[in-house]
Amino acid sequence: MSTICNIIGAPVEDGAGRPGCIMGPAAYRTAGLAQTIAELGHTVIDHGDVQPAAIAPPPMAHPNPAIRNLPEIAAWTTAIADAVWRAGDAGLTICLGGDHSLSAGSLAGRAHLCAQSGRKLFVLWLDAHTDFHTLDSSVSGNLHGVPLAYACGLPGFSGYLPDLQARIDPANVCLIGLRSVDVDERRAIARSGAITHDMRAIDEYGLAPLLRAFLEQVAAAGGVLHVSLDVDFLDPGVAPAVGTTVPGGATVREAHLIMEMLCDSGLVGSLDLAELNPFLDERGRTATLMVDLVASLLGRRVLDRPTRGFT
Ligand code: EXY
Ligand code: MN
Ligand code: MN
Ligand code: MN
Repeated sequence: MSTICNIIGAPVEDGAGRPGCIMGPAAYRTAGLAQTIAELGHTVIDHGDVQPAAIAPPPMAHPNPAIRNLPEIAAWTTAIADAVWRAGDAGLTICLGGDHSLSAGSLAGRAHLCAQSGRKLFVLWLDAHTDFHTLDSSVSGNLHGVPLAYACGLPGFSGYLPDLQARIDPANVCLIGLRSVDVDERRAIARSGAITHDMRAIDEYGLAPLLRAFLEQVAAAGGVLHVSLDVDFLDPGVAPAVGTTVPGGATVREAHLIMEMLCDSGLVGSLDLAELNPFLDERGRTATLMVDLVASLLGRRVLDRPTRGFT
């Protein structure tokens, strides 16, 4: 079934520890994202790249001296949230990163849409990290480490990042691929009630049952799903173009299985492609892999009637 795909570029890199994510949206376009989607029969609307509003003076300092680029990320969050909200909730909205701080904006925009439509928003966070620091707990001060905590309404963001129209219930959040979690994040995510699956869970049970249980929860609630895919969810051997690599990540097939199951579920309304740093890529292979994963989410298959179980 064909759908509308709204593409929004979010070339933010102020949240990362090293430059390069600014080139992410251009790399996806160079890797043929729009053509790939159109070849699957979908309608592509490329909204171009978000430009943050001027930073409101005076930029406020934060008591945590490590925090970096807070006024810039506040401006990006406002601009991305507005662009995602304006794209509406028809079809699939794809935000091209840019570092993972973009998700503070995309989640805020989607939460605003869901507050208006009355649908419950669920989040699938595919990442080596929980990105569940607050402004007080972050040690690195890199704000790509806080977006999920912000969107779930953890304390300490008000007055620094835009106030959320609606917060996300952590019980409606499922994180998969975890293998690098800081002490304060570990405590906060355990307290939050979010569903967490580290790589050990994938090794022991496989991805399918872990994801299937969450998709059943989303479907039972009549919810809509936001998927946030961090390049470092994948193993660095297959996806080197990311500044926060952690060994022991997901395989190409595990990532495609997730996208194929998400496609079959019909529950996905929005997708972040976060943390691509083309400066670290090898002849575009990471950008190309991410585009191929989007194709799996949008229905690319090798057989007309894929095998279902054992007959
Ligand atoms: N937890 C670490 C920090 O706060 O710096 C690492 C965060 C990496 C975040 C990237 C987006 O995944
Ligand atoms: Mn992340
Ligand atoms: Mn990560
Ligand atoms: Mn990362």
